[in-house]
Amino acid sequence: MTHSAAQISYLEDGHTLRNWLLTTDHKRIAILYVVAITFFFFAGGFAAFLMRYNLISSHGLLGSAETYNRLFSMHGILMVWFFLVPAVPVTLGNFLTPLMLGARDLAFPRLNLLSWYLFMAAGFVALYAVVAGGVDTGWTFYTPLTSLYSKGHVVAAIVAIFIAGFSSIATGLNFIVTIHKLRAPGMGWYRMPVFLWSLYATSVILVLATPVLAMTLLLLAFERIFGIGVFDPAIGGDPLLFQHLFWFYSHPAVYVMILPGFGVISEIVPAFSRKELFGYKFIVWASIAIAVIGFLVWGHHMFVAGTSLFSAIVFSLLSYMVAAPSAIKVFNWIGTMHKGYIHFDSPMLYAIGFIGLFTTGGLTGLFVAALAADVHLTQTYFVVAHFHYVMVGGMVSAYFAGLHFWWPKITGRLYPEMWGRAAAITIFVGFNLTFFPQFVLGYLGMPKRYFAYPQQFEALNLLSSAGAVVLAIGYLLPLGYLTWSLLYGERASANPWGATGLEWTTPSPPPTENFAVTPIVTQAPYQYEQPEAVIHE
Ligand code: HEM
Ligand SMILES: [Cu+2]
Repeated sequence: MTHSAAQISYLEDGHTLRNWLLTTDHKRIAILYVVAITFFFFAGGFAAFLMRYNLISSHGLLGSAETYNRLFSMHGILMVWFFLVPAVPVTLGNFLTPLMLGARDLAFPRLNLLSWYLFMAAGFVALYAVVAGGVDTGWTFYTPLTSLYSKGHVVAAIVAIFIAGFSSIATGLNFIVTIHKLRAPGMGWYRMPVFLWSLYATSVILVLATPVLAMTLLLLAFERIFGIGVFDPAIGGDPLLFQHLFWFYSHPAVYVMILPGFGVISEIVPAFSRKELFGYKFIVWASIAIAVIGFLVWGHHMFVAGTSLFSAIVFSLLSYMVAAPSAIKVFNWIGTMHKGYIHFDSPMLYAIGFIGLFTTGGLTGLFVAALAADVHLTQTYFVVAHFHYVMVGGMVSAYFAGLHFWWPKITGRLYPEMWGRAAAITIFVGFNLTFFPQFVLGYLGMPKRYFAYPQQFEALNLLSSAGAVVLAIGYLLPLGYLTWSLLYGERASANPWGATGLEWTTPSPPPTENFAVTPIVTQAPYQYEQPEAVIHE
């Protein structure tokens, strides 16, 4: 590697479409992913917006249950598989993993590009399913509705998720091998940033759980196309088998959605509290514990599905155990902030929002994990509010936190800080207005997935829809000012936040090679009292 080559930023290194679409640079692939998932986020958000419009009136303003079913299915499928599952790993994870490790690229750069192409292929098939008329089964694809009776484009949706699964598996494998093999000299496991630990735990889940989903969807497609009895009791199948297999993937998958968020928050809280991360090893092992215990709790989605009382009690108990490591993390973030010198910049505002919203989501997870309470709450808006607090209040906030924190590194530009804070606050307020009423609605008995409802629920639904307008404005703001900053933003220095971590020791935006000289790590991460966390030799 010559010294002059190391000076060209990855953004300047070739401008043609071919340069971008055939790149194997992890940083460019991250940008390709950002473009793709931003599109799916707003496409899925558009469906949600129409749903909230429908629910303003108890009669259902769209006038058709069929349309409403297709909207919530589109919303769930796009948001879960095309935004939440990939969001942080493929964008920030792709961009930062080699930089945080002091490496040149991921272990398998071409596999990384292949997983982007698989993701795009999957996305196009999913969009085909939507445009061709949509799917009416919900993102959970319960049988026998999905395998036999649905009139939607189920097979196309299944094929889309099947292909996206291979993209997930390839990405997970790539991160696991990279973290094992490409750590810079001196970076022992306990010197790794927590972000990479959480990505590691996420990757293990991706690699172990996704094949189960792929196989389940394949069986579903066989039943639907060839009428082979697997899940439909009328032809010798077992519908509970589908629910077991689906949730055996999907509960661990909710941790795929939240663990990378934990990682982002663990980087930001010390940086903006100017303090070392409190309880590093506890946070690290909590991630691993979540990845392991997360595989043992899927039965809490089936408390009323006709499973035995004994198994339901066991799954209830295990679900309580999975909450403990998450609580440990919340405790440690607050411990980090305690007596810190806190800066309320945009990334920190999102991070603080995350801690409050995730905790609300996690605690209500315990409500629904309590067997007796869940009999009343299951299939109601209470569950909808629970998982939106963790997925949207939690994960989407974490994605925005990370995007703002590393934006100067990724683009070499600063975004307007006042706009950043205004958006963070708007999103927090809009989010709570939209989803808190849904806890109350669910508790009062309003079931989910209905396009019309009793009139007594109208006021709270109206409040929720009004909140959704605020939330939508909040999400559109960053689209505007971040794009603006690309053109007019002030140039960023290598380390505008004064943060520790190898990624901040290389220029913003980094050169194609990442580091002119391979860094040597001599300290544990987050040494905020001692800024010289790394030396170059
Ligand atoms: C803190 C520990 C958690 C516990 C104990 C927990 C518990 C539960 C339980 C018992 C259910 C089933 C409720 C029902 O259907 O009646 C549920 C549903 C769900 N939870 Fe959680 N949860 C936790 C964290 C999370 C996280 C972190 C996420 C996502 C990032 C999440 C996402 C979901 C989703 C997607 C559903 C299914 C919704 C549906 O049926 O459509 N949960 N949770
Ligand atoms: Cu679950």
